Amino acid sequence: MTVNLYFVGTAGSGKSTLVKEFKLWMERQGFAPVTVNLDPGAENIPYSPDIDIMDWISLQGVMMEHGLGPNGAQIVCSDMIAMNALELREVMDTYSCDYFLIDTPGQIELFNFRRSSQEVVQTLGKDNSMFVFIFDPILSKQPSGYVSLLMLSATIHYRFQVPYMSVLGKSDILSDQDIKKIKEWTKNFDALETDLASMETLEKEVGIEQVRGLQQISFKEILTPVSAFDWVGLEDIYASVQDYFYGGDDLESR
Ligand SMILES: Nc1nc2c(ncn2[C@@H]2O[C@H](COP(=O)(O)OP(=O)(O)OP(=O)(O)O)[C@@H](O)[C@H]2O)c(=O)[nH]1
Ligand SMILES: [Mg+2]
Repeated sequence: MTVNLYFVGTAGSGKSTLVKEFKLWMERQGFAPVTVNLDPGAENIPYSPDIDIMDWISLQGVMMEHGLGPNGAQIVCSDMIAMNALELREVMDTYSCDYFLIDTPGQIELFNFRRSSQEVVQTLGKDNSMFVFIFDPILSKQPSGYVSLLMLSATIHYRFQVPYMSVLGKSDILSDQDIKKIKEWTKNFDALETDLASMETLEKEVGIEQVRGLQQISFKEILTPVSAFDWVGLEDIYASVQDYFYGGDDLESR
């Protein structure tokens, strides 16, 4: 079985860099993952994808052909990815590997809310898929930002219904104290509610109600700090995937 590991997160949260570094990390362990870029608007990908949706679709091309601005073209592109998913799958099937590392578009609202992305995940193989949702470190530092990401994470989790893990991205730019505070929020909704209550804006009322809603559906996150730059938490990502699909067994190196 080949695992389709999707890296998902808000714009600039570090998806592409994590794909790049996780691939290098896996190669260092003796594995041979294959990278897939699903972002048709990616201009400066920090690695050279093995399979690239831009070979089929490009944001620039769609903008020119249909006379659209970047946002309208992104919507067209996300539907075009679904239309090309079978062909993409056929190309993926020509590789013999244990992991596909799949880099998703920055416009998470498109990836999250449009039906086409569910179709893509389905066509590429839902049973062997897992999501890594990256919490943006700067947003996560503020209680209201953290709750917004929690809501987004819950939506993605329930919408796609595939195995799922959350990571706190770019942890190298957070202080130990920040990481401790965020980890406490993940374990203890009361602590999060207290910190929200100390805010002086209207956001606090919304945030508190959102936290209570998440509590009601028993939504729980385990947030693993990662840093693509420092190779922190990469082993935890690998361990979670192995745990889910292989009961914790290691892969054979290729
Ligand atoms: N400090 C730090 N910076 C990082 C890390 N990972 C990524 N970055 C930086 O964050 C910025 C965005 O990284 P990307 O990997 O392009 O993020 P992305 O989520 O793929 O961005 P979009 O595809 O545009 O949504 C870049 O300047 C990266 O160098 C990390 O682990 N630590
Ligand atoms: Mg990217």
